[in-house]
Amino acid sequence: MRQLAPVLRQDGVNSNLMSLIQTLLTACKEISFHVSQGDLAGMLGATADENIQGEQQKKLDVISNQLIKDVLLESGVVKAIASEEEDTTVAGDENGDYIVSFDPLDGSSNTDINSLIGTIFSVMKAPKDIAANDPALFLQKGRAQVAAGYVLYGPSTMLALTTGNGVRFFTLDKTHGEFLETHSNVQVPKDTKEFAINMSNQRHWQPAMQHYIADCIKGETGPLAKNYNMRWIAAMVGDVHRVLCRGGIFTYPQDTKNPNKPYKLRLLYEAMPMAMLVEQAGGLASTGYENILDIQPSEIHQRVAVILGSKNEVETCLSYHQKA
Ligand code: AFP
Repeated sequence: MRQLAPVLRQDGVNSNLMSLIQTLLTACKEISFHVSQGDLAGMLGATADENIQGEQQKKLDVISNQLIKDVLLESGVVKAIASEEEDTTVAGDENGDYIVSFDPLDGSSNTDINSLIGTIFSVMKAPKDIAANDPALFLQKGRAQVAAGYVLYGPSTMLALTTGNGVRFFTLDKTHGEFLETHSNVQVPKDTKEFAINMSNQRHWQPAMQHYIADCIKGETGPLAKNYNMRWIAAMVGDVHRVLCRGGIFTYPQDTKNPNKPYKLRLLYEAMPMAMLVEQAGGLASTGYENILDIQPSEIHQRVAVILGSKNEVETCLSYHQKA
């Protein structure tokens, strides 16, 4: 099994980007260690604080954010970072080549039940003409990503990574502290019979999603002529990992539960990197009306509707949106 560096070199990744990815992964290895210690390390549970988005922060959210932020800002190749846990962007090296957006610990409420969580990240080139302290650095479409991925802290710690040349999985060998390539050329099957959606929000969805899911549930005798299964991990990182491994459709659609918050998932550090991974693996990622990688962001904590996964199934779901 190959280590990360030779794989990246083979994919034509330049030395600065390679060093950025390896630096980020040193923090992820430390997060993996803290996560695996669980209650023994006294790091589970909530803090007294909320993040900018009004969500209660877990102790591990804060620790993970600090670890990643510190290593990236000291790397010398990062001009600025944007994190789910930071109010605004944080400036790094004015001459840094890259900007990094990340969700340090996606699905952190799953720490309470010892279930899947992960770090999601997106890397873009830093525009030279915008200052390191200007959030406008980050207002680039997802197509501009030069690398995207996640580290999943599960029974094993896994990295899913794309640098624009397909998707590879690596597994952390905890005896040597190295990520080793365990799957190259990850492909999302085009068809699926598995959907992932928080069904408890059903009454709040728009008609297009109501009709699509209602037809899925009708099974073999319904218009989609298939018996579907349902899965919901409550951490996008876990649900997307399943989609990359065996196909499926994952969606967090628009809803009317809270009129001030029609969408749940964040564009820069959740939807965009996952969309790049899914597209690089032959799948599709849309809001229902627009490809996620073509959205022009207007602010760093922007939220969007997400429908992603197996190409043919996502297209079926999109056809309900077109009809609506
Ligand atoms: P956090 O990053 O705040 O832990 O939220 C996780 C998440 O945004 C996403 O990963 C899940 O798909 C979604 O929330 C689950 O939300 P609900 O199950 O509460 O609807």
